[in-house]
Amino acid sequence: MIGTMRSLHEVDPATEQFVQQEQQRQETSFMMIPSENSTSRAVMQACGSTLINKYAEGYPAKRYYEGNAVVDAVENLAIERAKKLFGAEHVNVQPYSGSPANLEVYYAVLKPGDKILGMQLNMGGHLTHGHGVNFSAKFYKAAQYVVDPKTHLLDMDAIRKLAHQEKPNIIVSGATAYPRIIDFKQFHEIAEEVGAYSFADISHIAGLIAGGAHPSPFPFTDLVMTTTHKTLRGPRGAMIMCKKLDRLAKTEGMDEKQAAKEKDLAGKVDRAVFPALQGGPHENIIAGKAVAFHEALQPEFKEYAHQIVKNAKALAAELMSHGVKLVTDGTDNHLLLIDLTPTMGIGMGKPVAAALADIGLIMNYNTVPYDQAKPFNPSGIRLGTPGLTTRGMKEKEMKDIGHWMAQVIKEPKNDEIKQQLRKEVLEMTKQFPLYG
Ligand code: DSN
Repeated sequence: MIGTMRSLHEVDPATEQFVQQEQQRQETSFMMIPSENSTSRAVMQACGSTLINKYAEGYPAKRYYEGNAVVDAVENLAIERAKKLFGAEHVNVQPYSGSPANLEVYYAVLKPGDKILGMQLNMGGHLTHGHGVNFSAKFYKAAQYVVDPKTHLLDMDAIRKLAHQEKPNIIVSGATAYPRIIDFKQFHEIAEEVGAYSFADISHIAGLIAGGAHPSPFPFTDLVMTTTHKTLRGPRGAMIMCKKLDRLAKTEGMDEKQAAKEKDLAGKVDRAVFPALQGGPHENIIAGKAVAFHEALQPEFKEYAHQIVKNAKALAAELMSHGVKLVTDGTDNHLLLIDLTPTMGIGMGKPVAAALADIGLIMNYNTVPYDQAKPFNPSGIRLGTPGLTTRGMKEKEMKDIGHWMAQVIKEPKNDEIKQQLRKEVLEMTKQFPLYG
C-alpha cells in the first residue's frame, strides 16, 4: 500500500535490519577513521524530518517554488550560525558534499584552463586539489606541492618558490592526511604575492578551528570550504565560506552594474552552487547543519575540540613508546599516520588495518609521504580521535587503545592475541556507549 504512515519496520524489514546492524557495528567497535564522527541524535532528527520533502531551488527569499517560508528560516539560521562560528563574511550551506563544493569554488573564480596549486594526494592532499584522475586536473591545469622528504612537514619556503614558478590562479591549503598545524596565514600571503586566490579546504579540522584548537584561515583567506560531518560533527554535507568582495576582480571597461557583479565574490560562489552546479538543496540536511553549528557554538564544544587533540597526542605517545613509527613523529591535530615501513616493510597498511578491524578498531590504510607502494596497497595506516572523543573517552583510554594497537601491529596474524583484545575492546565500547 502506498502511503506515508507506516514505519520502516512495517514497510521494509530488510532495510530495517541493515540499519540496526550498522548501529550495532558502530556501538560495538571504535570509529577511528579520522574523517568520520558520530552526530548527535538531535542532528539525525533534523535530517530525518519532513524538510526532506521540500524543493527549494534558489536562496532564502529568492526561491523558484512556493511554500518555502519555513525552509528560508531554517537556511538563514544555518547561515547565521556558521558565520558566527567561523567569523565568515558570507556562507553558502547548500553544497551536497566536499568534492562538489570544491568544484563549485573553482567554478566561481576560475576559467577552464586556469591553474590550481594544491597538495599532492599521496603527500596528504585530496583528489580535488589537482590530482590527475580528478576534474580538478582535467578542467584546470594543476601544479602540486609536496612535503619535505626528510621531515615530512610542509616547507613553506619551497611552496612559495613553487608558487612563484607556477603562477597559479588559486592556491589550495588543507589536507586529508597531514598530522600537523597548517599555516593558513602564510598560504594567503603567498597567494597575494603571486596574484592568486587563497582557498582553504578545512574539512578535516573545521571542528578544531571552531573550538579554538587549530589556527583559523579566517578572516584573511578568500575562500574556505568544509565538509560538515568530520570534526564538526554534523550531517554528511559541506559549505562554502568566503569574503564578500573579490580581491582580484578586474573591472576595467565595465559599467557600474557589471563591475559590481564582478567584485561580488559572494555572488560568484552562490551562482556557482545554484544554478551552475546544483539543483534543489537538501533542506533536511541544512537543518541538520544548523543543529550541528548550534552544538559547536556551545562552550562544551571547545572542550571537545581540545580533548580531540589531547587524545591524539596521548595515543601518539603510547604508540611511539612501543616503537610504532608515526609520520612526523607525532601530531598537532586529530590525526595520526602510522608508517609501517621501518618495522613491517612496504605495502603492509592493508593487512594491518584489517587485523586492527578484527579487534574492533576501525581505521583506514593510507599512503605515507614518498610511499614506495601503490595507493591500493600502501605502507601506512591513517587514524584519528574525533569519534573516540565523541564517546567521552580521554587520555587513559587512549593509552589502553595504543597498547592494544601496538600488540596487533607487531603480530597481525596472531589470532589468540586478537581474540583476547577483541574482548577488551568490546568491554570498553560498553563503558562508552554511543546512542544507548
Ligand atoms: N574521504 C575523506 C577523508 O576520508 O579524508 C576526504 O574526502
